[in-house]
Amino acid sequence: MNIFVLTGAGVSAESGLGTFRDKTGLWTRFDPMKLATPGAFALNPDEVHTFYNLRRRNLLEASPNPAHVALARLEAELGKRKSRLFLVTQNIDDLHERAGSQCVTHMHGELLKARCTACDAVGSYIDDLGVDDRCPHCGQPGSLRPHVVWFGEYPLHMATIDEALQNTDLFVSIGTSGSVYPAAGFVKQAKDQGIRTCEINLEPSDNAALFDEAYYGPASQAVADWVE
Ligand code: BJW
Repeated sequence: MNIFVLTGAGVSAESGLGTFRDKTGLWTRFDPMKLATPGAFALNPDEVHTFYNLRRRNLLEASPNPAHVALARLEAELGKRKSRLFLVTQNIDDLHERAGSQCVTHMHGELLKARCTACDAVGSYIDDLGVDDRCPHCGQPGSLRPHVVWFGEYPLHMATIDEALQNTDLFVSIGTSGSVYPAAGFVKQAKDQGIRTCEINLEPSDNAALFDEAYYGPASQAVADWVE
């Protein structure tokens, strides 16, 4: 049995990383159009770097929670049975990896990486980024940006994700509001292909009607119970 799991900010909420659209979410305190678009970065790179530097520091202080650990265990268990867990995350944190997941597809990029806008090289970066930094690969000054996918940009690994969606027996969505495309469309895509769908979330998401089964509660408990 192959399982496709899509995770969102809710899976990392109990690790202390904010979600985006809940009452105290990041996008209720910060304007995404001023921080998470290519145009915002072109206009005000300092402000965008400051925002992501703060998020990078928060991430380095956070730890995986039982939901991340349960998904890593599920990947290992399925592997023993010649089945597969395909884990796609919209999150830019590395908590799935730190919990032990071996194969994680980051469709919205990774906070601990930077990309050079001149030569496209991607490298690990845990320090603060700034407009004066030089690309370690091509030497261009001022060309590094967070390796994340902003509004209006094409998400990463879409061909691999599409293929995995076509070869799965179960689609599971965990801790995502289902409001950002293309990820929000995966459940409909799965359903149209006759794949069983399951939602795990604190409360019903925007797409709740499209799920065959649902478990509502904090991810640390609900994901661990579902994996058991
Ligand atoms: C818990 C819990 C607990 C809480 N336990 N659960 C108009 C203008 C411009 C663009 C568009 C437009 N209309 C449509 C678009 C397209 C746009 C889009 O969808 N916009 C919508 C807002 C309408 N999408 C894009 O631009 C994407 N690109 C694109 O479409 O390219 C063209 C294309 C077309 C077709 C195929 C392929 C490509 C790019 C989107 C990039 C999103 N970027 C961000 C920022 C990343 C960097 C960063 O982190 O700063 O990604 S935005 C933000 O939202 C982040 C997230 O990954 C993403 C999804 O959020 P998520 O994870 O769902 O979080 P929340 O907060 O919304 O929900 C949390 C959930 O957890 C809730 O349900 C809670 O209940 C739950 N929860 N605690 C369990 N303890």
